[in-house]
Amino acid sequence: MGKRVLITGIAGQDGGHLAKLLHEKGYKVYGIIRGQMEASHPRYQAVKQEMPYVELIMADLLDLSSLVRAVQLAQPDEVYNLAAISHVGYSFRDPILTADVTGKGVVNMLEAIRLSGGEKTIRFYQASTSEMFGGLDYNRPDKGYSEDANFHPRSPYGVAKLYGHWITVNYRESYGMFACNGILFNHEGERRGSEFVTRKISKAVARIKYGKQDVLELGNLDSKRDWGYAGDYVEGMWRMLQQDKPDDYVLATGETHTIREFCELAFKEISIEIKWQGSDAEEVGVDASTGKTVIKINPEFYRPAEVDLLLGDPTKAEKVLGWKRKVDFPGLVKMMVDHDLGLES
Ligand code: NAP
Ligand code: G4F
Repeated sequence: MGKRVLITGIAGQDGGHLAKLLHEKGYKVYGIIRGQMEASHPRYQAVKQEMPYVELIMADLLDLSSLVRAVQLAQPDEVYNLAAISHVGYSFRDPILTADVTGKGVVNMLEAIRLSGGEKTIRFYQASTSEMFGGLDYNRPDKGYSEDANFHPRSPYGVAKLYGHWITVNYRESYGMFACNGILFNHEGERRGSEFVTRKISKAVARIKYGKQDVLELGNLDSKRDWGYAGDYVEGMWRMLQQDKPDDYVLATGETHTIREFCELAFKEISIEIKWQGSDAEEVGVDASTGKTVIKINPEFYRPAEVDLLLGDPTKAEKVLGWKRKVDFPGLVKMMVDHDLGLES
């Protein structure tokens, strides 16, 4: 008999990658989708069409009873809690919902496992994040953040995730649950939501190429992120739950790049060299050969507090899990732009 898995956030970026990976490994995959959807609902249909092998279960992280039912129905060996309000900028606009879903939702999922009698048998993965480090107290500029670095979250999202992180540790220590936190640095790809900066850029580049858009509006160009490919990171999640002992692991590339660099590489894919002119909110990116402005700043996308620098140290995951990212930064940018050129052509 193959293993059974329950994935929350199945419709999100990582949910799709993880479902595919585990299906290929022979798992019976159950996925939680939220809302009061009939099977005929277009969104339900879209997920089902992309992942016909997934049994979809209607449930919500805010509703403990629905999660208990989901666990009872799926009878999983492993639960991956990927669902969250995951957009950092949005979390400033809706901090209370973010606390409820991204923070309290984790304890709801853990309690659903306990109430279903699965605390000794079900392995649990929590989607923790580099946002918890926050970029302050950064004392290892040479190597990046590892598992024992200080946390200093800078957004309602980061604060909510920190609760989810520690309640996962607490259930491991209190009840002996096999519960792991994957502290993942940014990971992107063709399934990334277009509200996140990398996909926003790759989509805009493709639309500009085909004359469907003139200008890309962005916020802070100078923050740095450690960007990897989501397909590589779900492999790391799975490896965490296959160990003899539960533990927490950083997954990262060990490289960091600015939003500005991402833009430059992405536009290069359509043979546009970006020249930057002006400063602060007046800065623009122009097409060096035509002088046309293709990037401008819209301060609406600035955040009340910013994480200026994220750089991860994946040494522990590489040593213990044998995990290593495969896709590098230029490869990631190219993959995303090529994908969007295909969609927009
Ligand atoms: P994502 O694309 O935003 O997916 C999150 C999913 O959560 C969505 O499908 C969403 O459903 C679902 N969701 C939201 N509220 C819910 C609720 N109340 N009940 C049930 N489901 C709900 O995020 P992702 O990029 O795949 O990331 C997966 C997880 O890893 C998230 O927890 C994220 O915070 C964390 N993480 C991500 C990264 C990254 O770089 N991608 C890095 C570190 C950590 P709808 O589709 O209905 O909106
Ligand atoms: O793409 P972002 O929205 O990702 P962010 O804030 O780093 O969060 C992502 O990674 C986290 C891991 O560290 C996850 F936990 C989280 O769930 C999410 O997946 O923004 C990246 C950077 C920020 O500094 C932001 O200020 O890009 C900057 N940025 C500049 N212009 C923009 C924009 N971000 C967005 N979303 N949209 C812009 O127009």
